[in-house]
Amino acid sequence: LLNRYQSDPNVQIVTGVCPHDCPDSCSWQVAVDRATGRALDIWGHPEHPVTAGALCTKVDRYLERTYHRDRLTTPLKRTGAKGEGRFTPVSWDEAIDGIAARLQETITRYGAESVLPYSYAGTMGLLQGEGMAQRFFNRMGASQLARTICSVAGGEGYAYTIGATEGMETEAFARAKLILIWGSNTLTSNMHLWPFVQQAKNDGARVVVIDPARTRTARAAGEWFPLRPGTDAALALAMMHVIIGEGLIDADYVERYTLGFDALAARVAEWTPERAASITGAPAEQIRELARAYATTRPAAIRVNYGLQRHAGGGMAARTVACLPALVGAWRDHGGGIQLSASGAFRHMDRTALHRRDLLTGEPRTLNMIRLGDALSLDPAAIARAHHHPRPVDAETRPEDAGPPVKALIVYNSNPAAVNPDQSAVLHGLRRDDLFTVVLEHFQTDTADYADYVLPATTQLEHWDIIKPYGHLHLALNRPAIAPVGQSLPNSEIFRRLAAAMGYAEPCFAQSDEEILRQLVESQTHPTFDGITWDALLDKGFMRLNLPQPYLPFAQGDFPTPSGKCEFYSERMAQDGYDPLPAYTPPAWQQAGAPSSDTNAPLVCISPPAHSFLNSSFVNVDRLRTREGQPLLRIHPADAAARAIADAATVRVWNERGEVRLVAALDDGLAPGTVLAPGVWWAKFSPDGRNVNQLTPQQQSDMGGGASFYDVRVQVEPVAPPAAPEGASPAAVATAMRGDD
Ligand SMILES: Nc1nc2c(c(=O)[nH]1)N[C@H]1C(S)=C(S)[C@@H](COP(=O)(O)OP(=O)(O)OC[C@H]3O[C@@H](n4cnc5c(=O)[nH]c(N)nc54)[C@H](O)[C@@H]3O)O[C@H]1N2
Ligand SMILES: Nc1nc2c(c(=O)[nH]1)N[C@H]1C(S)=C(S)[C@@H](COP(=O)(O)OP(=O)(O)OC[C@H]3O[C@@H](n4cnc5c(=O)[nH]c(N)nc54)[C@H](O)[C@@H]3O)O[C@H]1N2
Ligand SMILES: [Mo]
Repeated sequence: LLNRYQSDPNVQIVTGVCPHDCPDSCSWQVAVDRATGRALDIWGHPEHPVTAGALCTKVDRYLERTYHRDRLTTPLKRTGAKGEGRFTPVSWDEAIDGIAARLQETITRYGAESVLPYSYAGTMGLLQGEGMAQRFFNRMGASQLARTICSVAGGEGYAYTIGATEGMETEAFARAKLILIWGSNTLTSNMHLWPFVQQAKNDGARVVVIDPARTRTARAAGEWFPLRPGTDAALALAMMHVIIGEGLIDADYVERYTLGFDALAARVAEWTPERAASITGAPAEQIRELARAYATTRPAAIRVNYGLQRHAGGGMAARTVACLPALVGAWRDHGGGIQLSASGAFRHMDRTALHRRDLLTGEPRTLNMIRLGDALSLDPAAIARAHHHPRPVDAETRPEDAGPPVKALIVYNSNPAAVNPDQSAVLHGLRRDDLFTVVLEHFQTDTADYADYVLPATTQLEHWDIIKPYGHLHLALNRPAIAPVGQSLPNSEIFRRLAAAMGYAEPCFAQSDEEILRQLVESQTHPTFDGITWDALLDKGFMRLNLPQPYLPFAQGDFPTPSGKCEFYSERMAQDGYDPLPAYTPPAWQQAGAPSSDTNAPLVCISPPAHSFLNSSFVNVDRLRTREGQPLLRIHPADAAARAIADAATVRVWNERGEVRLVAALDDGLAPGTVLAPGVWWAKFSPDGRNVNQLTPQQQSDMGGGASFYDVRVQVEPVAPPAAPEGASPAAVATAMRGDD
């Protein structure tokens, strides 16, 4: 491809990087027709060591998304009722002035804390993400948002043990002889890791996938180790029981580079494989075998991901699993260790000049994004619950201290009406007539339907940015390849214009996008950024952090913990109100009894990513939605039989929070009592106008105020025979729906 375009004088090739929330952060190249300015093609950067010339199913369709018939091209003002989705086009000036006037009035009447920014990782760009936006909201003194929806519980837990969310380098997986893929559907959510896993397999490595579902990754790995959702810490504790009990530890590594071994040994003494078996559902003999294999195979690598931390005990699970490599000395080997995220390798990045926290006067409250339903309530008790209380030692907020109701909500880079837990509470809030809602978007999403103003934003093909990845070590620059579609503007420019209209005169609100990014790069002083210059990024598109190659971060200890060691015992945890030792914190569903196949017993519902979607992004790209078929519920044949549910039948799935209709896909690749609804569908593309987040709780997990999306009890019953889309035979529909994750 590259060659064809390279030799064509009418085509310009522009280097950029995928902005989506995914560990891979692929660098890409875009072919642009010089005459028309239109993008012709997009492909993975051939020289990037992790992208290796390939894009995923979804981003291969990035031009379809960018030039989609439904792209928002002008600012819109609501004319219908909230949620109805009726709008009329207005000019940028009218929109900006209208929004600024309403914000001023709101701040005057209720205080700046009554304004809530709401954003996540629609783009991971440092500029179009929180660059200009944070400056704007800091200057305003708006409520702060704790961005907890994805990874915070696991990140905190892991960091108690290791010191930071840092670990093995992705490329090193190729050298492992045993790989445990733990709570990750790698082929779907992190596919650029797979070639390294495949290379290890080709060289004889054993690959085991620890997951309640036999995912496409488990099938490709060849070995599936099922367990009940939220029980991973019990498995890890029993593995440590076997490893210590059978003398399989690396005594030298433990002695030099770890803290609290004796206390750990005493703790895991109670964790026999039999005890773990009764919790996880995995046979004790298999637990023993896995522990022995892990301790005696070198190099041994673990890819642990966020699936295991979306539970009441998710932080503790990640903290406990993260102890394993130090116990067996796996960190010594090139190809050994554990990886949760690479973000910690970038922890020395200085973003003070970018976010300008110094503009903030006073101390506005921080609201936890997963409690948006509560935050948008008018009830002071609910608003108090939405305050961020990440640790057990953090005092609860009293209703009288909760602060004003949220009167203005500014949403960018997120689709909370679809992705947030407790959807009916969120929608109830968004429907409030006294709430002023602004949504910056590419598309008329479920959330945009509730906006007072919808503002059209540019995509990554149309703006500048820098991406700090969380799955590898290469910082990347994005150059715009095409002019903005319609009248769309970068988030940065929208906040720049809003700042001007609000009268914010600080020079930082006048900086151009390139100036901001250049300043960000040039203001880095830590040695890990040595050699990463603005010119080099412009020239090459991506640059690896200045870290040794190969990178074995903890081969000789050097853990960024308070003790400098891997902390089996953590004093910081004790101070924060946790058990200082690795432990099992049961999932909320288990506190009400183990699941069973009895007709009336609740099932545990997990809703990990669908293969063709990226959270709720791409659901409106026809080709990708067609590939997913319909919103499904994968259910074990035994659980289905007990409820008289036939394959392809429509089922009602409900609990105390809400209900949703899904199409049953019988599937024996599930831990008993577990059902799986691939996410995250737009409610408006779902038959009953709702999605699986009707069922998920605002309940926070144990650490960081994280979400517990996969800790959900549901009831399931059939409602109707299979519904065949027009023109398709029922048999073809059933086959297409058979849950290819
Ligand atoms: N195609 C695609 N790629 C994506 C995304 C997407 O939506 N679609 N999302 C992106 C985002 S936002 C993120 S955070 C990343 C990471 O994405 P993650 O959200 O971590 O998603 P998965 O890799 O699917 O990992 C979840 C896996 O954990 C399993 N699981 C659920 N509960 C448990 C449990 O208690 N224990 C264990 N062991 N396993 C469990 C699920 O069955 C699933 O296979 O991926 C990114 N990449
Ligand atoms: N049931 C269930 N719910 C989940 C999950 C799950 O596994 N199960 N996963 C959770 C996880 S891990 C995450 S990270 C969250 C993700 O939740 P979100 O961060 O809300 O992610 P998306 O659904 O992809 O929505 C991002 C939106 O940002 C928009 N966008 C992208 N780029 C830009 C831009 O440059 N400017 C503007 N203005 N908009 C832009 C996109 O069009 C899209 O609508 O969802 C969570 N929700
Ligand atoms: Mo995420």
